[in-house]
Amino acid sequence: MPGSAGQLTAAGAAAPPPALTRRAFGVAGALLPLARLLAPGAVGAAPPPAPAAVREFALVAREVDLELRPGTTVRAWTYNGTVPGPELRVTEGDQVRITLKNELPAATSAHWHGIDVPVAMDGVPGLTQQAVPPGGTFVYEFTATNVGTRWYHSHQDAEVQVPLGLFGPVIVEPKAPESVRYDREYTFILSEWDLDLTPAVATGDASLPAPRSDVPLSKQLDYDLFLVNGKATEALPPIAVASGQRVRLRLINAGNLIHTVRGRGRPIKVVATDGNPVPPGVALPDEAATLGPSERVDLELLGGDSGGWTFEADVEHQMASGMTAGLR
Ligand SMILES: [Cu+2]
Repeated sequence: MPGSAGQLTAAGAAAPPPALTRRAFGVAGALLPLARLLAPGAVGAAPPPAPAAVREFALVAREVDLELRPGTTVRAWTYNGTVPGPELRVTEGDQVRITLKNELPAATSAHWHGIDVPVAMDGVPGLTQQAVPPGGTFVYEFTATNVGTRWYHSHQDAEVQVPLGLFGPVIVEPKAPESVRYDREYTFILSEWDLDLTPAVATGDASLPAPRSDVPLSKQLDYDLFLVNGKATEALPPIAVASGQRVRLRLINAGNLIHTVRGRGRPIKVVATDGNPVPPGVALPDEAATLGPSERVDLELLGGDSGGWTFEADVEHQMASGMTAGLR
């Protein structure tokens, strides 16, 4: 059946309409009450567990013009036309079904970083699936586990496809209410941009100029801009936190440099690392939190007790100078 989970759909083949897939999931749930009614001896038996909610998402990998800051527009590879791609917010236990359509001129994939998915759904071309060719689709299906701040990104030529913009957040919310309630919540993905890295480089039709940096895992990219949610730092809209408000910041490092968030002399409180909660007695306030490549940090902020925060690249490299963003 074309478009079923794990099946690669060739270029030109139509993906199943969302209504069809929803109905396919609904059938099993609809049959359950009937089965109970007909089953001998079923009277008085415990009701079956409610079927898991099905959450469907469509991701289209495509090339767009992206304005990093006024006057600087680049060609980016994106999920759904934005960098980062859309935030996929699900609840623990949900059945998640994500259809990836590839409108890029190169093969691609999507990998779910920090979520324990079945091997065939892990999105690693050459290992767990064939890369999705231009014009093709692939349906990823898994149960939402690993509560916390997760993310997704291309795992095909990741050293160029991720820096070109193929990444986004996945937030898995817990089924049970959390002990701490937040008034507001923000997700920030940190990354870098190399103006010499173009889609033509990613397709092999152009080369990067020499000399290049020695940053590992990055195809020796020389970064020009530090991005927060796809915007150069000076273009980042500040958030304002009212006095007494409790705010959660979910930070994800999708770049290749080490980034640090500082409390401008005020303490900040790390409440989760890589999506996993830090035990209360251990979540001591500190003046800085550091994120290596792919790492995540959740911070708790209390409005009114801080003069603001800064994000900055924390590497001893000339290209990191000026990579700072303010938040207040
Ligand atoms: Cu990853």
